[in-house]
Amino acid sequence: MPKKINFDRRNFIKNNFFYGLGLGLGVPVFYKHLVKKEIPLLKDIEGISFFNLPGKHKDMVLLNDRPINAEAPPHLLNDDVTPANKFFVRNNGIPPRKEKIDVKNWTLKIEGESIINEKRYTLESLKTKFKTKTLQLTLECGGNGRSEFNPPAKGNQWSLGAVACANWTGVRLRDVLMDAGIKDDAVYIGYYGEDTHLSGDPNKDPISRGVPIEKALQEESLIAWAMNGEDIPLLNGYPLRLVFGGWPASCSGKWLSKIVVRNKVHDGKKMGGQAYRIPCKPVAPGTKLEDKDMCIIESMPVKSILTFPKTGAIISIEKELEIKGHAWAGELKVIALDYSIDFGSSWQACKLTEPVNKFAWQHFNGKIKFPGKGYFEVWVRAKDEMGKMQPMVLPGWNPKGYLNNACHRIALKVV
Ligand SMILES: Nc1nc2c(c(=O)[nH]1)N[C@H]1C(S)=C(S)[C@@H](COP(=O)(O)O)O[C@H]1N2
Ligand SMILES: [Mo]
Repeated sequence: MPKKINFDRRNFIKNNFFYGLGLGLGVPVFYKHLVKKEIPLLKDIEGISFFNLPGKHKDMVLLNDRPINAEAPPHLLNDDVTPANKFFVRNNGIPPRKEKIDVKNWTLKIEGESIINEKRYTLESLKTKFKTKTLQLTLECGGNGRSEFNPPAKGNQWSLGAVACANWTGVRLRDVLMDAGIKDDAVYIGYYGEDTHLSGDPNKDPISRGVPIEKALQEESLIAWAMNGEDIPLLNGYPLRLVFGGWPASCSGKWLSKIVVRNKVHDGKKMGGQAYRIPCKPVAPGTKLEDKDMCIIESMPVKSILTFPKTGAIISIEKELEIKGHAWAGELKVIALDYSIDFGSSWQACKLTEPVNKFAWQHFNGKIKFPGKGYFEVWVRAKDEMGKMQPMVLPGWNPKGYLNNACHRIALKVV
């Protein structure tokens, strides 16, 4: 049995791994054990399919192929700075095709009722006109952890890996907005990207969210063209995107072509209704809520992820086990990270690094000597600078399944 398979569609056809191609549905899939999810081939008419997730690691877990949504299993996030191929993908629509992106003529429009002078910038003029800035910024999808909700929440069933922290290079959003001039009545910004609605209707936006003007004007809010020193991967917003560290990643518009400065809360797609909103007051699980009782999610809650060892590892009793991972707390700093090997009865401190800059995740490591052989769980729990800790079980049920920051735990066998 071959170990490595090139999931390139042309190869598939060439090697006859699929037959009945073109009929679309119900074709037998060879090497099925290597395929995480069987998908009808006709779904890949946009040129991207599971077998050809451009630039992504083969162990990324695909949750949905139309739109494409993929997360990293926790052990894949072990790097201090997340490599581009392990950075999760959350799409609401269909990304622009790479060959249709004309980088030279890519323009960003700055408009909206609270802008003094409407402006247009090419990518090149952004790069030359404004000061370039590189920051490590954590992006986490508001729905990360959704799969644990009960009653369940509709949407991508993210487990733990819709979070990542990369080096982002670009210009400050504030410098660009200041260049255009902001009126005194500005309260919010909104973004528009070049992805298309799933229906194919060019008049419909897949998503158009934003942030309050105060967040937009922060030093760390970027319009970025590079991730880890290279072009942003297509699926993560090539050639230009917003990056608002610490806030739900839905605020960070990809394939960015327009920013509007608004004199009211931006009313783009997925700003209203119940999308990216939680009950303003806590509710019992399963409660039906009216839109007026839902509030927009802002800074993300304190959370951590254990990235080494991989859950299921077999550990020798002879050696101390070194555990590793990351912790973050939206706009706040994490001040402590503890682990427990007795189901939360007692906790020990890990070493925790300082963030390299505001809104970058922090790293922890600790050494564990197990008291005997057998089954163990390692739990980790972070505390933010306001004294808030991660809950051990699912916090605050909400209808759309946002903000699950329950402790991450892994299972180990000590032999
Ligand atoms: N244009 C555009 N921007 C977007 C989205 C999108 O579908 N289209 N998805 C948003 C959501 S919900 C998230 S969580 C992040 C995901 O960023 P990533 O795919 O780079 O991880 O992008 C945000 N920006
Ligand atoms: Mo998201």
